[in-house]
Amino acid sequence: MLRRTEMQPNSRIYVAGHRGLVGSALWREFQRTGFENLIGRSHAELDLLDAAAVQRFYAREQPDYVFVAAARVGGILANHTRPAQFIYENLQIQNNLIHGAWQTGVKKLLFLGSSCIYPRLSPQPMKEEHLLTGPLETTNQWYAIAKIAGVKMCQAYRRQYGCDFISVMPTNVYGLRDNFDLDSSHVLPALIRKFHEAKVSGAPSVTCWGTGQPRREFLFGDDLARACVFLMEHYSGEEPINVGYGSDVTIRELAELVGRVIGYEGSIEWDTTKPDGTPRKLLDSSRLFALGWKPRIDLETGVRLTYEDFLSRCTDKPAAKA
Ligand code: GFB
Repeated sequence: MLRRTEMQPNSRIYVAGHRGLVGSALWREFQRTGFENLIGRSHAELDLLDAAAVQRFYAREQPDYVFVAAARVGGILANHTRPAQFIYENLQIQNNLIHGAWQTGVKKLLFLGSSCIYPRLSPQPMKEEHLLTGPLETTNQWYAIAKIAGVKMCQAYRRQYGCDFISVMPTNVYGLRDNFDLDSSHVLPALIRKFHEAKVSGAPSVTCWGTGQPRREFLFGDDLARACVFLMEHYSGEEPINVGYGSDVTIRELAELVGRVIGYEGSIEWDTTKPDGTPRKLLDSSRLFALGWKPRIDLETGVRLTYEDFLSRCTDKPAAKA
């Protein structure tokens, strides 16, 4: 449903997870467009696992709009090896934030899910109606189940209490303030770090995980932030809405692109003892695109921007760029 929600420059906007990849992009977008009453809390200031603390925070701050960008996230290995943390923390964080938003009378809430909520072998590209039509990918089923519960929470509060809570399903997101830790990161920041370090050390090869054959769609964090603001203002409905770039690449193609951007001249090896995960995860974003939104940052530009961010935040000395 198309419905204009007016967020005013002085609206009280709470970005949960404002220091993360998506939350910090939202924060920048609001600052850029002149919003004056942004609310953010670091983990040290507010533990989102603590229901009573979240209730007190809501009661004190009385936000008008809430963006749920706080979550336990990670790449394929972190999801696979820390299932309890992924299911518990995500359920707890979103329960506290969604339930608290209802208690406080928040005008509108946007919940961020993930494309991994769709079945492992979903038809491609994946449409919103494919949700819960088949078994999940096993490596991230714990995270996916939590995110599906978040979608259902928003639907349930909308049905029973009339809350304007919407769910947005982004594809694989990357960008500024990404996590470059090799044990917990997603593929794109991991490859940036691996290729950079191989270039600096003169290593003859870089080892990537899996077969390189899975296909993934990548969306730059600032594009996702713009899409979230757009949907907060233009979408109100029970169904989740997909946010993708519109096309995908193989992991091998991604590795070649990252190597080229960084200027690495060695070879690429594949460690097939590591999981591939789901074979393909391309979202059908036609509902969003039909509302008039389009991404702006193509993959190569996004990789360059993310590499610059990595060089400035995570290294002492920038390597000479290609
Ligand atoms: O991004 P990624 O960790 O997660 O991995 P998913 C994507 C693909 O890249 C997999 C391969 O096929 C990996 O095997 N890959 C190659 C690598 N080299 C590397 C590497 O050095 N590091 C990493 N991390 N991958 C996640 C889910 O799935 O996607 C989350 O686990 C979430 O729950 C997220 O949904 C968006 O795309 O497979």
